[in-house]
Amino acid sequence: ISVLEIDRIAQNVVKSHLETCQYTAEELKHLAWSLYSPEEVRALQSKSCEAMWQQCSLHISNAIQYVVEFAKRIDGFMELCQNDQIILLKAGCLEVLLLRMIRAFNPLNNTVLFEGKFGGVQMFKALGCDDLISAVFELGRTLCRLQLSDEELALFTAAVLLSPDRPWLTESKKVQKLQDKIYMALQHEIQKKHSAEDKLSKMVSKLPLMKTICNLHLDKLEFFRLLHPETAMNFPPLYKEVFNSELQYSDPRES
Ligand code: 4D8
Repeated sequence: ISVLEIDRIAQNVVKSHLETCQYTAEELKHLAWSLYSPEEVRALQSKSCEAMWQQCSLHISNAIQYVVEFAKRIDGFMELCQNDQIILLKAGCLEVLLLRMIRAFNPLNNTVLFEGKFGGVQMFKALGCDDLISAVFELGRTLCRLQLSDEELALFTAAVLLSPDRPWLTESKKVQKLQDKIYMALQHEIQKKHSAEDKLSKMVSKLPLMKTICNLHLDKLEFFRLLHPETAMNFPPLYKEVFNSELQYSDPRES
């Protein structure tokens, strides 16, 4: 594999990332200091658990649409069989979302962008998932310490999405080959920036915490569904589809 090909891969992935990011770096810089007031935070906290879940699932589902668009623009992804495309997106999209979160995370005051303003963990109190939320914020802090550029973030999210070890993949060799090239491009990008040479291994070392968070989210969702089946039924279709516990694909011909 040539430097030329690695450059081409990097360009494609970075372009896809920037085109599907929701916010430009410029926009985020402007938003960075608009914080929720204590009254606004209190208003969020006093929402019902169901309303807050509904609201968050809506944002997650909206953000997932951008991740799907990102995946589709990565060279090679659409050439995978449809089965594998779905498996990779279902398994990886929350991880990608958590990585993308660092662009909208301010480690100086531990806040994240939510509906146009920044707020801390307290904002999500009504969800009743304190352990999940504090893990998400901890991840935000540790990822921000790596000071990833948009190029590094783009390549890392693509590598996470193209994980060949997801269960039930039929062409994992093909996925492996794509991921290998993306990791090579990422390594190349890191060297270009003269960053610490162990930056890639530091990035990879955050994957277990991300996996823990994904599993915690699934546990919370399962529990919520037991308590509030009606609300859960009305979650956005994409959210339900991605996080339904059964690995079952609805056949559009049957609906
Ligand atoms: O660009 O879409 O505006 C998080 C959600 C980010 C969850 C969103 C969230 C994001 C996960 C709301 C609730 C990450 C951006 C905003 C909304 C990802 C937590 C914080 C997007 C990047 C920051 C900024 C709660 C956007 C993890 C878990 C959810 C449950 C339903 C329990």
